[in-house]
Amino acid sequence: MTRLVVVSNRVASPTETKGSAGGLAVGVFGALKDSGGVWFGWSGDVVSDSVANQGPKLEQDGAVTFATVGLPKKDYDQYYRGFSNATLWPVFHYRNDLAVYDRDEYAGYRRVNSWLAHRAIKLLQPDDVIWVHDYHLIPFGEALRSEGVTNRMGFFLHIPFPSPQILLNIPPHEELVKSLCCYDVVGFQTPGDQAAFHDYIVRHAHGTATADGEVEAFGRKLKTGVYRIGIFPDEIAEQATRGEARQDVMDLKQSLEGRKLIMSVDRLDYSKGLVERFKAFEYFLEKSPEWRGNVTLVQIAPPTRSDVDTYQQIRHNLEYEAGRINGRYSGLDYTPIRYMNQRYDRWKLMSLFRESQIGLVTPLRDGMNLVAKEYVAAQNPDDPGVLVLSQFAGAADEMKGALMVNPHDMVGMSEAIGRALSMPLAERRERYETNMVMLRKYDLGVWRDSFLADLRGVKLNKPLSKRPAGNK
Ligand code: GDG
Repeated sequence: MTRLVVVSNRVASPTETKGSAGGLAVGVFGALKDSGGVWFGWSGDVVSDSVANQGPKLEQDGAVTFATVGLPKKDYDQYYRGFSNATLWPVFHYRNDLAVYDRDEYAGYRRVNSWLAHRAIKLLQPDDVIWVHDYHLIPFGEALRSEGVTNRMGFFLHIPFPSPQILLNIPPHEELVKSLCCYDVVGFQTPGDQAAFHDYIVRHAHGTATADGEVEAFGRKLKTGVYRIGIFPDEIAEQATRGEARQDVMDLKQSLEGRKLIMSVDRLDYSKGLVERFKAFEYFLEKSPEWRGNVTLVQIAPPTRSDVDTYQQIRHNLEYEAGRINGRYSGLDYTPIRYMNQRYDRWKLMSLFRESQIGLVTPLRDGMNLVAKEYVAAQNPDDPGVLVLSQFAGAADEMKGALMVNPHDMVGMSEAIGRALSMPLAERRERYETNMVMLRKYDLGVWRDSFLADLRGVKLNKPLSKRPAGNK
């Protein structure tokens, strides 16, 4: 099998791939181990120009090379904090109101992508298959192509692809889509994302797109596909049961004193709908006095991107809302919302999922949302909790056993909480089984293998030097 080169903004450390972080890192590493290869990307460090230019730093783990570079402060500000997370992230999550656009940041974004491509070239072999991940790296493939790299190159977008009317808000939208067309395969989380991309190709790029994902635009031919990212359900179940006898989990159970538990776990991000969720829970307590004192919402929200302004704002808002609601409904021995702003071990999260009666997963918009899937896989099959899920998570396409909610509908969310808390065992089991069928059918291995099979099988464009339109 040809070697695989994975490129992502952040590279998991060799220890993370051994299972402590779980999830995606383990899944991608599995593919790398099978074929041998390189995992290339940013180390997460901000360094001086000269240190950055000494990279990549190489670490070997069996047949896999971890290759990382540091980023100078200006590059970090423009590429990561700026265009990636203050422009692309909000717009792709339909939050134009939170997006800022700055030409210099966009120039920095492209410059860093070209610089990263330069750093990666020396690691490439002629037959390598290159798999690039996510919105930070849209122009990475185009930068490689302009250096004459003709390898198979695929791109997977982990977040939603917005409808054209939303995407047009980013001034260089055409350049971004043109960059995507330099890959041989472009993968999306859901059919809706793929359709939005096709829509742009047809209506704004004068290209063509067929229902089975054959796209022609900007002088290039490529394949698009839907690859639903999943989890390894057995790994989650094992982690969830590992915690059963551990002290912290027993302490939490004891402190609940028989109260029902609602669990939410999200990176602290405005796309996750945390403020709306807190308000729905407040409304539930207001309208259901019999539940006051009898149900607790545990929200775990480790901070991310805390140097981006909008993230400071969301943190502030949430602290305010949690304090206000707790002020209203707390008793001497009861706190309705336990809001934790820190990261927990993975096994602990999965164990808490298993102890809870509801998994409340209500993003305003989400590419997939792995927490929803992890929640289900962590349940005790004999007495499973209920997943309450936003219709705007990519996972809603598959998790038909969830109680589906619109996160903008406070009353609807409150009703779903009430219904889930009183749901009979037979219905809970049936819903759990429905979800588990899909979790097994579309697990993380299927996602990875189907993307790579398509990338390895796709008919290649002629070298770009003969087709300059794709690289202008
Ligand atoms: C992006 C897309 C898409 C969370 N808190 C802790 C912790 N986590 C873990 C969860 C889960 C992962 O982080 C979060 O994944 P999500 O999918 O829920 O969301 P994003 O981080 O926004 O991911 C998303 C995903 O990419 C994959 O394609 O599904 O739509 O936005 O695994 O369990 N893990 C630990 N401690 C925590 O406190 N250990």
